[in-house]
Amino acid sequence: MLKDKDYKIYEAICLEQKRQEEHLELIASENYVSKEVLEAAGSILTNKYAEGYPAKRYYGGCEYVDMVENLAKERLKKLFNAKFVNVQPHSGSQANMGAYRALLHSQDTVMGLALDHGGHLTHGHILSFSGQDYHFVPYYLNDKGYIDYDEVLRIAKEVKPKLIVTGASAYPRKIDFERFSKIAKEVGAYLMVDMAHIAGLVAAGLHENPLPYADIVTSTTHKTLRGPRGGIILTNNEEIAKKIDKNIFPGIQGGPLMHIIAAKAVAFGEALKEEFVNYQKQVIKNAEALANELKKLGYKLVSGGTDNHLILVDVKSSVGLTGKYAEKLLCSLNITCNKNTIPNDTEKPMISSGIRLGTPAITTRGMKEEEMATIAYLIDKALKNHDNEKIKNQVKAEVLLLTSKFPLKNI
Ligand code: DSN
Repeated sequence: MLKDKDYKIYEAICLEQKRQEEHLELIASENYVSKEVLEAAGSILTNKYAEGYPAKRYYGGCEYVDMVENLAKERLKKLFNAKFVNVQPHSGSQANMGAYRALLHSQDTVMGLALDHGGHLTHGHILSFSGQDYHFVPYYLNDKGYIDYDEVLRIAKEVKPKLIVTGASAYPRKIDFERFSKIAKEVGAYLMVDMAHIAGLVAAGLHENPLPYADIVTSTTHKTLRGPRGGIILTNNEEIAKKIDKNIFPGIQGGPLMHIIAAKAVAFGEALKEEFVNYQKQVIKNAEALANELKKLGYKLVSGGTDNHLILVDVKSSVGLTGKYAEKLLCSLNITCNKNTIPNDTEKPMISSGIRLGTPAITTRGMKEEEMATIAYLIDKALKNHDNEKIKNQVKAEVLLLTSKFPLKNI
């Protein structure tokens, strides 16, 4: 047993388990997987090398992992109505790298949503391979906090990108994929959608599916989709699919993580069930309820609210605190969230003026609108009394009471 053979790691896992149990998990990109996903992820499939693809492996003994990968692929195709999929990317960044390499040459021009307006590092930030290997031109949100489609078209006409990337890490509104596709067609560019944050909502039919519009769709599997940590790539174009496969293996990865692919297959199977649709509906209802309660308490939200699973709160103009301070304060009271830049932020990214709140994990625990009102009240009480130890202790006690009513063993 791990406890007997490596106590230090065992202890760290136990502490993390306690943290997950006792904290209100509001990080919009996190979730709790089912016991079955966890069982597959922790299975003996981790022992197997399977470089290549089903029936075309570089190793013997792959007949059972082939069954696993084929099941993962079939379920994923069904879930998003996709013709071709790759389930091997180890992460969302690897999926995006594989996708870019399938479509682009070094220093080709690409457009992506700026990181400080809700985009992702791999959508062209200079510290990421994406901003170093390709010439990314950013686009931004308008003053209301929505993607400025007219501006996207204007920039696209000017810079003539080979690829336009859409999708976001901190955008609380629906994305109009049809509009993006029209813009891409008008300037002769490919369109790629990174649906990592909203994949679960798309799978449940609660956000438009990008597949009919995009040349490539990438995603992670561990956010709203509630699977293990990992990436996926989907396309309806056979030629592009071949390039994607070659670019994932042998292009940028070696042996696939077969235990994780099995866990992805289990998660896709779960996402095909009716309960998953109900879960995603509740994720959205909870985000809306949390947003409304915060607004009632006087908080300014980027775009004024949410259509999806996340909310971006401008804590600086609402209560005069930085995102960094608010994150640390809330975390010390067992409310976990992350600091986040807001459009036209005057603070540096490591300080920032906002916090990002998401409802996927607390919804998995079974929380509903009533608990969202309590959570908004607790956040407000903590932020407005950040220098009052007695009130902060009360908030922490209330958080512990709330989390104890929704134990993780019930997931
Ligand atoms: N996808 C990011 C997030 O939203 O937290 C991390 O890469």
